[in-house]
Amino acid sequence: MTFRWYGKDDKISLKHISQIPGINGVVTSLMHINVGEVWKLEELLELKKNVNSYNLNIEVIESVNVHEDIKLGLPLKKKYIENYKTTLRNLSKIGIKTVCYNFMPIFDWTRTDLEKPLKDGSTVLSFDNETLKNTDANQLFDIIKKGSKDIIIPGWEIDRLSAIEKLFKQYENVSEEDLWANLKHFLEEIIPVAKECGINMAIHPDDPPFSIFGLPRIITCKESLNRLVKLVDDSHNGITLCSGSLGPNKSNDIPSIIRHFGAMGRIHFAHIRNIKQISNKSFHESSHLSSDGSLDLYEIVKAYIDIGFKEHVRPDHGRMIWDEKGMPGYGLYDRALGIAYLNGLYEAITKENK
Ligand SMILES: [Mn+2]
Repeated sequence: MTFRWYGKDDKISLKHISQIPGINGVVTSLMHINVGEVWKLEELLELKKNVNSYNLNIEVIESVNVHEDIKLGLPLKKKYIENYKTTLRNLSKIGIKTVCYNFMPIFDWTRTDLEKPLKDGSTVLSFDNETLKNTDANQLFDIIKKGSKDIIIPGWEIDRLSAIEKLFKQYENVSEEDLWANLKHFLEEIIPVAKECGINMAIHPDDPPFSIFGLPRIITCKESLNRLVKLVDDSHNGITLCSGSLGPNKSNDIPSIIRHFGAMGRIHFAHIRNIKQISNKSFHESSHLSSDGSLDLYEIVKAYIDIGFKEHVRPDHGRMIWDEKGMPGYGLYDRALGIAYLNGLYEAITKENK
């Protein structure tokens, strides 16, 4: 069981994380490194030392982001892929076993409201497709900037997104098939190095799992994940199975997807959370509890237990509760409640199985 931690500038301390029952480690990254640059070994060693001093392990990196030039297939991709390989080699030297990444053009996870109030006064991240239709990318960027209150949200780096118009122009003639071809090239280069380093690459599904602003999004469902694992047919080419990202598409049967890719040994990291589906393509996040959302967390945890899942897992986004102030989706309290709930399900199902 792990917890996502945003490094030294995270308001949530390693001490607090280490006090969550059943916690083993953190999932983290070097936040200050620009996408495409090499992660230096000295910094990684220092990071590991800091995390380990709280009796927490550090075996998963989320994320080593992929430079847009790689996704776009531009000439500079060569340099950025070489840098990515060097980063993987350095990560292996501090014992990293899993690297999460995504291949979403321009935007990482996308929401139209970072502080949607629920009836109980808690707030959650939400995505309303009607709002998105009436919002242009610049306005969306403003919403995120305002909602993040000067906190850098991963995937929403202000510097990178300031060039949003240029980025959109670059994607004008990039089709889904082009993106698949660029992903294939990236994996053909990276997976042999990951194998040599003993690192599992774990792609995160697109969140939400459909196209926005006409940009191609390709990692959205069971079929696309099947295509992904075959692009380079090696066990090091796998998946971060994120229930909350695949969940807004009602035809994604999460427990059956877990069983399918679990049997293939291709799930290398699990994000477990719930979402409440409102209508086709609109949803808001919720507590992890099954009855608070649209996903059956009991069935999801059971599926992981049935496939003999031994990889890292973490709760995903949580609500903001108890007047906590912090990065939307990434407060301490509700994610810690999520861990307690997941651990309860795990204990009950494993004992029942005996
Ligand atoms: Mn996720």
